[in-house]
Amino acid sequence: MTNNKVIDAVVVGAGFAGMYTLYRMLGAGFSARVFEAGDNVGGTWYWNRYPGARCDVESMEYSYSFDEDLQQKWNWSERYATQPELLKYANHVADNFKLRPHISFNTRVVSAHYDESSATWLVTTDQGEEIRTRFCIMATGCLSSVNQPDFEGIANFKGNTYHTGQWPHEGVDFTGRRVGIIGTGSSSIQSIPLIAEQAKELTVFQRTANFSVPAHNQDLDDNYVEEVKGDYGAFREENRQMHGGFGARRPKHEDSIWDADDETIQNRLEERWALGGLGFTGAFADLGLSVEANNIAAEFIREKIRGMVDDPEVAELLCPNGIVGCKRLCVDTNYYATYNRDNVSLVDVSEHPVDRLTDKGIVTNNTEYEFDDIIFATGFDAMTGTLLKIDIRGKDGLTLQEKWEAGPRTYLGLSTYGFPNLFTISGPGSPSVLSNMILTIEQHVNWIMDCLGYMRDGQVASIEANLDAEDAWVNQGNEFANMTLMPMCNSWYLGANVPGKPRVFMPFVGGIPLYFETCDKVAANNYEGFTLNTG
Ligand code: N01
Repeated sequence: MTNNKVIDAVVVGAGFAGMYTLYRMLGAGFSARVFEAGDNVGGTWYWNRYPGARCDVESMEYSYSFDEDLQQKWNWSERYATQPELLKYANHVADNFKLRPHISFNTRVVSAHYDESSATWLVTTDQGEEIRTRFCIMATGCLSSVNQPDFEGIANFKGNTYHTGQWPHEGVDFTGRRVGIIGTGSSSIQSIPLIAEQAKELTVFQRTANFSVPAHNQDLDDNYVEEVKGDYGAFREENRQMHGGFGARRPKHEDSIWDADDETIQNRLEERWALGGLGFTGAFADLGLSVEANNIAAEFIREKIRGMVDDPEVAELLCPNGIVGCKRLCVDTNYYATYNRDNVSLVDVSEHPVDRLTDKGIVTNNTEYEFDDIIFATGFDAMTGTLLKIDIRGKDGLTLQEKWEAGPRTYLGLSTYGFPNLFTISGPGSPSVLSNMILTIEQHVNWIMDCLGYMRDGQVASIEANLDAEDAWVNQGNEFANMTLMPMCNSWYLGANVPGKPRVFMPFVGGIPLYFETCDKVAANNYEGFTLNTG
């Protein structure tokens, strides 16, 4: 079905980014259509329904700020919101702002081809629809393409298989079942304690031990909520001044670990442990910059693990060797203590990988483990996976796959040379996954909307990142990343978790204040680094 009308924007995805884009587009008088593969809104919180799924950024912070009424009236129940509560919130936003009529659900965008002569994109969907649009806004999320390892014999397994990132909507009852779970990242670390309570036996296959700190989740304190809501705008602004866009009202330390004596170091790390959450790595300024400094924090966590896990051999296997915060720090509730249960066992697959699946279970190191259910908690083809699955072709038919063959290249994480009028929200090269995502989503959408308004006012037909601006941005991003310890491990930030994916550090590590300031300056200087054509 082809519609000859040219609309202003196609938005891909109805998660928090797509919904806010739609809200702003409609408010500014632009025509927009949103396409969403799922049958409802919510994005990451629609798909990741595994037991224990919850956000690791606090709920008073991980929420929209664009509407005072919304932020005043919505009540979060816990310090860290659960997936069901976040999904309820997403649905509330969709209903409250009457977004649904503009969203096509159960519809996947399969291609987007740019036509230079008309400065428009032709977008096609898996429902056979063709839409011509001036702008393509990719609100596809950073963790929306699952990483499913291609284990030999996977089709032979007679039991049920699940991926944490594509969890059945009706939930899964593991009562009385023998369950195997592969992977020990955040998804696994959140779900293991709850699955262990249900399953008859739970066997965890661990390739690399991860650092995890306690969440200390709790019901939200009424006084704290009242205080934040008393001036929510100020609270949001304080968080915008933070490196990651969150944590403004918690204790901050900017001193070096080398200026502290042993007792101070121990007390500080204990204080952070007691506080819980991602702020652990903020105990000293140099934990993310110096291996020696980081190792003090790493050893502190290893000692905690040894204290929580009864069996010393299991404890040692659970002790990570690497750098704290190099892979995304995990935040858990009762993860390590779960290994003290009689029905939970740990299999180290670091030296002898998962060899194959059989009709009965998993084979590693010549041993077959039999299961009723196998869970793949094996993560995502992060940041670029979903974008590269869409057949995106820019100027001269250049595909995004070709352009990003050696890794993603963008200007500000918002735009890529050769692909005019295409914007990526939380794209590679932006703070994205290293930030409070809703805050940076709002900033990206606001920037794009200002840009679209500027183009409308000046009758500009197209905007395209310049190659030199893009190169400079990529180089600066690499320089920042190389100043930190973050490129030193096989993380998904680097694409290292997906076989064959180019190893490039994808998110911008320079922090929110610098990033926001740079974007503002670019806009204030008439979109410096972009070429605007009145065509
Ligand atoms: O995925 P991961 P995730 N054989 O990539 C293992 C966000 N998130 O879904 O480390 C054996 O972290 C892999 O092993 P290794 C958050 O940003 C947030 O858990 O590569 N094992 C690893 O242990 C997070 O970082 C929240 O050696 C294999 C695991 O699978 C991101 O999503 C909650 C394997 C994958 O871990 C991803 O987390 C959940 C193989 N062939 C997720 N292949 C919160 O907000 C992979 N692995 C709290």
